[in-house]
Amino acid sequence: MTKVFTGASFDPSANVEVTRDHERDLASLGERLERRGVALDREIEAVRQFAVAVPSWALGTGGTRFGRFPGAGEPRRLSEKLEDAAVVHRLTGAAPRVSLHIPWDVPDDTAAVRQFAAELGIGFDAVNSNTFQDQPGQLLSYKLGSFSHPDAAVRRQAVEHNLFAIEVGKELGSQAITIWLADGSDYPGQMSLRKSFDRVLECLRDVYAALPDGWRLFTEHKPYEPAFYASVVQDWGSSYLLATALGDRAQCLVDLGHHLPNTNIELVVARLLGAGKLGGFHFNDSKYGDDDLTAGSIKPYGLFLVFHELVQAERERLGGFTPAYMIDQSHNTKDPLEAMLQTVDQLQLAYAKARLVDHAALEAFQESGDPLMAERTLKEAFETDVRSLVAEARRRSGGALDPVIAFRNSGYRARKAAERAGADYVPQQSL
Ligand code: LRH
Ligand code: MN
Repeated sequence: MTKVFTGASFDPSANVEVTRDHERDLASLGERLERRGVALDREIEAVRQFAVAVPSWALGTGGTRFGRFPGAGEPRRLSEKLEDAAVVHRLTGAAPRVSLHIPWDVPDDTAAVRQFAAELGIGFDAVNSNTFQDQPGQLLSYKLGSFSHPDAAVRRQAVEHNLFAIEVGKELGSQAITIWLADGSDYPGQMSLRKSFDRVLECLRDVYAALPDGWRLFTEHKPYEPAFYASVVQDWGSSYLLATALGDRAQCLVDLGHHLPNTNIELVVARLLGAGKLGGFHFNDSKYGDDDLTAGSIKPYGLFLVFHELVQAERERLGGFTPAYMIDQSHNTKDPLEAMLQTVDQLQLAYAKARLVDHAALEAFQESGDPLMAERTLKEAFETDVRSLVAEARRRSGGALDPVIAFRNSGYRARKAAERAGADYVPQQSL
């Protein structure tokens, strides 16, 4: 396996002091959990099984319409994105797959890319299609939509693109396609609200019919942007209607940032879980709109409550529950890799805390009508400091106790800045 990191510089366990403090914190947590009848080792092993996919498009600095401020040493092509994604897995032990975006990441040589990724110790999660931009040389524009476009030729072009994305994914070993449509309108009257939805379903049927064996199709809803009056797949209900009409291999993907302020996202998750239609997630956080901030940075309790729903489904071995956990963020001010390492840590923490809920006590308080004690039972888990548990899970998986500090100590970014000097990172650039 290609060594992502050379020398021992990255491994803080070389730092005796850090290790001693870690072991003391772990021992005291173990003692606390034992008093609750919870086995620390079982929890550590469970967190070691948690895995999330890294988005290829968030390994370089994101931006807004007002500007983008890229840092030195960012990936300029697919191979460098894979190298960086492997760093996240190396340091966390919890990011074994990358989610690619087509055509931004179309490989020149798919077999070579698959081989290179395997050497780096990573694979590929769901591919993402893109009919929200016009590519150089594209015949028909998506300005007025793709699957919902009034012109059947544009709809056909969009279907063809999704079939192409599936082909690329198939050769890379992906098992799913995520379809987010920017389709919508800016003004009342601009678009037929029902005809546009029917056309989207018709096109999705064509894509669904072409799914390779074992593949799933994820529909991703979003309330607005780039459409500022009506998005065709605006909310979980629209996504659910589509996934249900398509069939068993179609499920809904929940991007946490795709909900209007104060939406109860854990309730949306519970509804889709109950219907066996929760396909996966794009984890991130937001204060206002689709801000794509670091998961857990704004609403950590909200993230915990989402994981509380997921852990219950896991415990109940709920039918159709094979969620694809993926990250979807845009790092405008943080180093993209450091932000990704922080994100994986936040997700591991939320998962570990949700597993500590005393589910029997919670159910008893719910069934006996004791709201205060029911809430306290959740808060008890949320307020448990599980940082040493999660750090230990990473250490046992060969990762770092503190990935961000390990990354900074490694000098990786500086090395890449020297190595990758010259041509700036261009999203469309292939391998
Ligand atoms: C749309 C979205 C979608 C991706 C894109 C990069 O806002 O969440 O999942 O295709 O971001
Ligand atoms: Mn998304």
